[in-house]
Amino acid sequence: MKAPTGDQAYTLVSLVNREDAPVQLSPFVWKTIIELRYLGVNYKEDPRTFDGIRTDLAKELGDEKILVPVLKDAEGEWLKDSFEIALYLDRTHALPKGKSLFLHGVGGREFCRFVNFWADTVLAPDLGAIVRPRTCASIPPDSASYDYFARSRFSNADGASKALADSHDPEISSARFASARKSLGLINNMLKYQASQGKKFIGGDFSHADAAVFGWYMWSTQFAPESREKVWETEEAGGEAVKTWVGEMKGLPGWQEGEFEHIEAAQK
Ligand SMILES: N[C@@H](CCC(=O)N[C@@H](CS)C(=O)NCC(=O)O)C(=O)O
Repeated sequence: MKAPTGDQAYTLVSLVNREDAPVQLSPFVWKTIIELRYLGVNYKEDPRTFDGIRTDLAKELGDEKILVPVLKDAEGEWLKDSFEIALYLDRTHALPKGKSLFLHGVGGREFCRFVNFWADTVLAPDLGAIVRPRTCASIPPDSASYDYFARSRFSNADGASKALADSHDPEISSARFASARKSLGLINNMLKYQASQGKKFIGGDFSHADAAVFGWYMWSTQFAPESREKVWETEEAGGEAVKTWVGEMKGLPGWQEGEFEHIEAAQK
């Protein structure tokens, strides 16, 4: 894959709930967006619905199992998987500028891989139980995307409705949020340690570890705004360092004007 030159841009295929008033639906795509913006890499977004991914994109790439993000370079070559994309961006756009998405070495890369796995397999399930039914509810109910998502994630539309009702049940959601908050205790400890060394971010400097966790922040707070105060920016003991880190992540370069405002507005 070749880095585009001049004003040529990469194309990032992302995932949205609907064509009118689309909202970016994928925590994995967020990971890539955070890194492209952090590195100041020029790209344009090509948003697809679930149905668009399963039909047109699968055909274009000749891969019926394709997932997003995928990144296309100026020559039309495709790169799949957010971690692989991060490795590529590191080689091509970070290291040449003296930056690194992987803390400048093999140890850093494997640390980031660990945090990435941890976020997707330990942190995500509790958030997903609340957020996934709500993302489903944001897809137009009479669309092929809704059918596909409801069927593949909840067996059918009835399963999706039941999961949605559960996600709004205060007892069920509180238990899930409490469990996610407990998982984040690991990150809180890491961040506290970094602060004691006069450093910031999960690995002491911004890396894929931060993007890997913050992708889940973007996804969960967009569809379950209450997860901000119940999970990520909690006043409860043991969450202080994560709360500070969220502020630092929001201070990274590249966020667009108003990116977090609708989340804040939905909380009021
Ligand atoms: N390990 C992959 C996971 C990507 C993934 O699961 N993407 C989901 C969106 S969150 C997707 O493309 N889903 C399409 C589908 O389920 O058909 C990565 O890190 O890029």
